[in-house]
Amino acid sequence: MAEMEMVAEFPSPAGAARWAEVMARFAARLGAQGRRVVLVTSGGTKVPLEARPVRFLDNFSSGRRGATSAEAFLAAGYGVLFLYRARSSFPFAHRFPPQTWLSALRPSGPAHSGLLSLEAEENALPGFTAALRSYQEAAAAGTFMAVEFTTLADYLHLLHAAAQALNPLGSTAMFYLAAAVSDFYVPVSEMPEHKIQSSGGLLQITMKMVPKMLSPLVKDWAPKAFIISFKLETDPSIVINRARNALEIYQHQVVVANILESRQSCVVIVTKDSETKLLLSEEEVGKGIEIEEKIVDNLQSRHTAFICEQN
Ligand code: PAZ
Repeated sequence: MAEMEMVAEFPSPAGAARWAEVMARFAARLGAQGRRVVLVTSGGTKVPLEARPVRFLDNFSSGRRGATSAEAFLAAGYGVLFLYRARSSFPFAHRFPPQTWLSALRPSGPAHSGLLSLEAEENALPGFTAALRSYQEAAAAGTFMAVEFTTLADYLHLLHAAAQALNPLGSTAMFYLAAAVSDFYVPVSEMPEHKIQSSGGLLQITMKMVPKMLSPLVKDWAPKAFIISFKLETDPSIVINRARNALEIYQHQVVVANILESRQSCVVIVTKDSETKLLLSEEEVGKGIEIEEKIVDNLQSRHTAFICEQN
């Protein structure tokens, strides 16, 4: 079955058509300004096991890679369409979970004319003011847009809509597919309607393979774009071969290979004819540098070269 027909098999999320329009307008506006636009996908997908779902198959992804990369792309001048798993890391906010600001911020007096006054010790929330400023600058410039998904079905439909939105930008569009998307799902037609009963004994579930959306993305949805997929493994001895295999099959430009435990300090940028290891030293960690800054810096240069080649 063709991949697009497979997407149509998954239930479309509420508001999908409206999101498609909003994303198309976002991309067209930034494209008209001559800005490059990147779609950053982030976080894991949730796969329901029942039609009225109580239980789900989920994965480890925190969304930190996507959120931190979105910040770096904004700093590099890209427009960022951030397609992220609801309640996973969010750009500029993820370093400040509620337990940090709940104890650091306190009301600093009665509200005047509807304005709330809060104060904090300067060193209680390091980086907070800079993060607020950066977010608000991006919001004011209209260079950042966030779209949420939860389930695998939401993700597949929104990815397709985002690809249609970015396709008119040609080679100036980048796809940075850092989300950890489930490889398996239970088709709606094969799900039990009600909660699976534990009184039924051992649970055996047969799941189908999720169609690989990289294939229609590269071939049909955005064939001129600069496309980066990610490959995560737990076995270091296979990760580069798996990345090479993906490049061979899908014929896109880059795979970022990483290992579960070391993903925040080491990645390998794999292309058809190169392998570049990016490492974060202890000293850089101490300075607050994050691996995503290096990844984005590297990919931005490759994107520039790609645009020049296409023209
Ligand atoms: O979301 P996170 O920061 O916890 O982890 C990032 C990551 C490992 C999900 C990402 O770098 C990645 O490899 N994504 C693709 C995973 C895969 O499907 O192979």
